[in-house]
Amino acid sequence: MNSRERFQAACRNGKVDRPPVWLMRQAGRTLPEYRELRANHSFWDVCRTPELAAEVTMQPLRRFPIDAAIIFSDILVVPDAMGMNIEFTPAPVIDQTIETMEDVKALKRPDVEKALGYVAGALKEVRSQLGSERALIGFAGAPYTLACYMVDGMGKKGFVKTRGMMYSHPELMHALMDKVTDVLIDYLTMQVESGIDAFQVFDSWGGDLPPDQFEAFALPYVARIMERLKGKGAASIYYVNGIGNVLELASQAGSDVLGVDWRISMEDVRRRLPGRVVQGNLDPTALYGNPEDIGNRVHRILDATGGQGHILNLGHGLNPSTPIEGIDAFVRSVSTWKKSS
Ligand code: 1CP
Repeated sequence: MNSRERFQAACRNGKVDRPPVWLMRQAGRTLPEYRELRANHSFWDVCRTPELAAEVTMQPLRRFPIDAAIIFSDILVVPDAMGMNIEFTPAPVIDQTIETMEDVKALKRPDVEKALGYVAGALKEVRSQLGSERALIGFAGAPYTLACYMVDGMGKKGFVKTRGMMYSHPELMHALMDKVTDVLIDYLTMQVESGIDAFQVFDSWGGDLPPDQFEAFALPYVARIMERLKGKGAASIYYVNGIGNVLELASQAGSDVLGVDWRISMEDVRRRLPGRVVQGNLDPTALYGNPEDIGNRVHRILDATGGQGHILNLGHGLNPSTPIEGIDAFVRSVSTWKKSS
């Protein structure tokens, strides 16, 4: 079984020789070769030049025996393509945020092949470099998480404007989410046609919502995306940061795989959603510990799922200062795990 077969089988709860492994934010600031490349190219240049994006995507695969590549890009390329001007400093900055219905109406529904064709170009380049050995993952931000940036601007603690708008102007929030969702469906369809094996929808701030607001504003739009992408040839992963609060609701979005953050134990996830295919969920800061401790923690997570219907990953993205040895210990511990019968 090669990496791609293993990854594809796990997404569909099939039999695997061992669970597949990859890491959120595996391409990027943790790697010295990434920082070296970024010294000569801006973040936008890397994203918009398929050869550079493909190079950065491949960097972690040369270092670690991971089963999948995730395309180097950002969730904010979508609001950019809709006409909002996004700068990376390196944290994202958005000057003109969404405040009125006129602002929502002014957002473009871009032709994704034109506005985001550089992502398709990068995916095709990576696919040709990977061949059929390893899996390729595309991604997009979830509508709610994108709305957080579009309404609040640069990553604000708590995203108070966005959350406030849901209570003060629910129709405005729904109009925004509706428009973003249409673009995301076009965008992910283009990614599927460019050769991905799976796409991940990142709801990085979805876990901040109380369950009723999650159900009313976040869930229906993600469910629409999953429904429209079903059967097109790629598996779907729905990652919610802070999912413990809304685990059963998030599961209803209909993704093939549910991405779980580190705040909840895998034992608890299995109890609450038996048989559900899951991805996760080691605390990213556990990688600052010693290799033996990392291995034990990974094995405990694998014991909880029995290695079945499980893609091993962190509970959120790698921190830039993570020691390389910690990443290495994490990846290798999936091969030293023995299923207890
Ligand atoms: O050059 C740089 O170092 C700029 C920093 C950077 C990087 C490396 C940004 C700005 N984005 C990225 C790449 C990126 N972003 C990837 C590909 C790398 C990989 O995973 O291997 C991915 C999947 C993302 C997705 C992303 N961007 C998310 C969702 C994932 C998550 O961590 O929850 C979010 C919330 C963003 C917004 C964003 N873009 C960049 C930063 C620093 C942020 C976070 C801002 C904030 O905290 O609000």
